[in-house]
Amino acid sequence: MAALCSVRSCVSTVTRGLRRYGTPAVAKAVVKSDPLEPDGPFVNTEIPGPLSRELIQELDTIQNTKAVHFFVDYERCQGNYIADVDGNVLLDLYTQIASVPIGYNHPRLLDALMKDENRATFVNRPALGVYPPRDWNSRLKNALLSVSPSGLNQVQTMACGTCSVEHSQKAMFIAYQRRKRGGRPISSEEIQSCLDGRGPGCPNLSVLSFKNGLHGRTMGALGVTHAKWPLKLDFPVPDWPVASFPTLQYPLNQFARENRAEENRCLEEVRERIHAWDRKDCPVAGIIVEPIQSEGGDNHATPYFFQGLQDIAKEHEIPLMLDEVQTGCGSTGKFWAHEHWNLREAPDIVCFSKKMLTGGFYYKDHLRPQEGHRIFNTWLGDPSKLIFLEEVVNLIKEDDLLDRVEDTGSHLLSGLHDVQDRFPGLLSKARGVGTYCSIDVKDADTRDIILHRLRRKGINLGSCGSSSIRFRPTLLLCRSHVDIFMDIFDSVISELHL
Ligand code: PSZ
Repeated sequence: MAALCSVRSCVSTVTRGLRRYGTPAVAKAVVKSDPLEPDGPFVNTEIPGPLSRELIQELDTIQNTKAVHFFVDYERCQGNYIADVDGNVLLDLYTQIASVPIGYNHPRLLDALMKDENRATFVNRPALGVYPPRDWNSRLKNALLSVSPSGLNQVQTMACGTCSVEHSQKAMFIAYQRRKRGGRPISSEEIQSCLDGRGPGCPNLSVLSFKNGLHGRTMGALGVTHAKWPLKLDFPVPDWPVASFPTLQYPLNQFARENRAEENRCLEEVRERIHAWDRKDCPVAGIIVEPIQSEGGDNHATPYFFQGLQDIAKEHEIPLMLDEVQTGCGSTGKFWAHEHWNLREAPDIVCFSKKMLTGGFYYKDHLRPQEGHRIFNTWLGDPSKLIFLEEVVNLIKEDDLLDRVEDTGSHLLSGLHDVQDRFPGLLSKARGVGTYCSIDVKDADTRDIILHRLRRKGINLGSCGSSSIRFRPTLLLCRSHVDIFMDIFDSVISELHL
């Protein structure tokens, strides 16, 4: 996209005072994605600062606070900037673990909240599977079906990413057993035995997943999760097949031959595992995979791998389920990351949450349960989230935000390559699609020092894998934000190398 300044939600030309956070003042034109956004980060205390530390101490008397970074003043957050309770303002490139689509306190969302006609939706939380509100069908159509992956026209809302994955797995198992029954009605033996947790009502079935994948924390989702030990330690998990996810060399196109061989190896492993679990009498009822393995280290695979995976799923007549909880809703420059792959047909299930603001999954007709109460719980999501999602989807379309993501992302990636080239012993594997970028640091300790120093200079970023830094900004990030980041990143890396 050539003229970013013409984007409706951008206003232009203010000067940022870099001096405020200790680097030389540079006068550059800043394109802001939100007129109310600050001109740049501002940090005046340690982070967490004194008030944050006090609040953490108090919270710690009630619950474990080991994961808390700092307390936030959400009223003062704006656009791409997060404000803490000590008056510090950070450029947020991590955005609530990748879950803020159009920035903090976006005027469109605040307006939606204030509208009289939305009031009943905000104050009454329905049991959607039993008492859906009058406007539910149109909300599903306007917010969710208007962006459904092509070829998928069924959708189920859920509360979060994990329960979207968990219920998708159930939809796969239900469909598998229905096919096995071949039209025969459910037997009374099946009904009785399932209540006792025995076969034939509770069959031996499995889901194939990938090493370093992460899909959530409930027991079924944990069965397919293989990243971050605190998620799994001490919990019994099913004996389900796990295949290697490709470990590719970057930049991908420079290692096309090596990467192809690695992807073929992994596809072969998938075939082998499916046969092995067949022989164990625990057949694979579906395959789950992230388009980019996120928590596991921002591991990419090429379209060839995913096309191959779809072929294998089809050969075995099992569904391919894509977990787009983190990759979905635009941050790769396409609304769904799998749109980059040119698949022969739609994936069977696509799970979402995070930037979509509601959890849920799209699925093909054959995965639709035929009895009531099969994919069900009390709330099944929250209609007020669809009010916000509709605003998000409209803004993405009106302001061509996917084009902006692509443009901002290429600027970010070229900046990362540039720093990496200057500090090859320290940084490697700059990679990304859209703004879904990351870079590896030589070891975990150094990575954590860099993240800490960045925060101290006004940049909030996240980690993933063993030693990666990952970028998960809003869809409103502009080149000027990237410039602010690059200046600070450069100074942190240079200081480290003194
Ligand atoms: O520690 C955790 O539980 C974390 S930190 C980041 C996540 C979870 N990501 C959530 C996630 C995801 O990235 C993918 C690809 N699939 C499913 C999930 C689970 O979503 P939530 O957290 O909404 O349940």
